[in-house]
Amino acid sequence: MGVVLVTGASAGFGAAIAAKFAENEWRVIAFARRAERLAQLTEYFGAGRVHTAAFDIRDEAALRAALAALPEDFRGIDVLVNNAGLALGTARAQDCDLVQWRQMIDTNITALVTLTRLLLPKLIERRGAIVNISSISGTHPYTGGNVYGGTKAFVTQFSANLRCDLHGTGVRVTNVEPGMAETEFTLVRTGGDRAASDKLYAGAHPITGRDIADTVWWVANLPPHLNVNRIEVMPVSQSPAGLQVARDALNQ
Ligand code: NDP
Ligand code: 8X3
Repeated sequence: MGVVLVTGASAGFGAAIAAKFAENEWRVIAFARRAERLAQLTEYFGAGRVHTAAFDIRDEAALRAALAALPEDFRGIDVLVNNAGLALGTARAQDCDLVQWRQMIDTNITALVTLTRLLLPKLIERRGAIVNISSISGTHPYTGGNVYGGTKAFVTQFSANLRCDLHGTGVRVTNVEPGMAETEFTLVRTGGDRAASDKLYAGAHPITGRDIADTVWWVANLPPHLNVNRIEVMPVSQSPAGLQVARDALNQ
């Protein structure tokens, strides 16, 4: 039993991870923007088990204030799960919206490194663990992945580099790289297109939030001498596809 901080705990992986740890008697700090969703966690598990703070993780002042306001029982953070993140859009780079690109960079990279840096002294003091939720899109390129995949490649390399810097501290770092998972991810990515989301997942038996919660739980509860550096998880129905060739493109 310990204290886990989960970002993006109002939906998808984050909500499932928060519930998994709370069910198993950990104290859970749950961050996200939607207060009413976070309140469901507190209603179900009780305020002694789950502490919530609703704010935009891109807002550094709000993030610092949320950490400063943690109740005494929630201050000894053992595990940080950097999960909050999003993809926006599926267009090719040349057609993309810069505002959406910046929002992905600010959320998936800048907020993640900010929170990590703020918690490193505490995690070192407690020989804690960091679990970063990256993505297969950080390793396997695909059309329309552009900046989203770029942010996840950053997370994957940041996780690997953290392991080097934390050498000898006992702090564990794991990069989790899921493939297709049915959450609110595609609704967010498509600006609320329910039909597109349902079509993507239909018949694919995608990863569930519970699958990733079980993975994070396993990683966080391994004996302290073991570090899982990275873990790539796909549904059986998904596999990497090949390269593309634009024939005669240079002759046009
Ligand atoms: P969801 O959309 O279901 O959940 C995303 C979570 O991130 C929500 O709780 C959302 O909360 C939170 N969030 C987003 N932006 C912010 C913000 N600015 N401030 C605070 N919280 C924020 O998607 P998933 O559960 O699928 O995504 C979780 C992570 O998993 C992401 O990093 C995603 O990139 C990654 N991932 C997802 C995959 C998939 O196929 N679903 C596969 C691989 C990785 P709120 O809106 O309330 O702020
Ligand atoms: C989400 C998985 O393949 O849709 O990170 O980019 S993918």
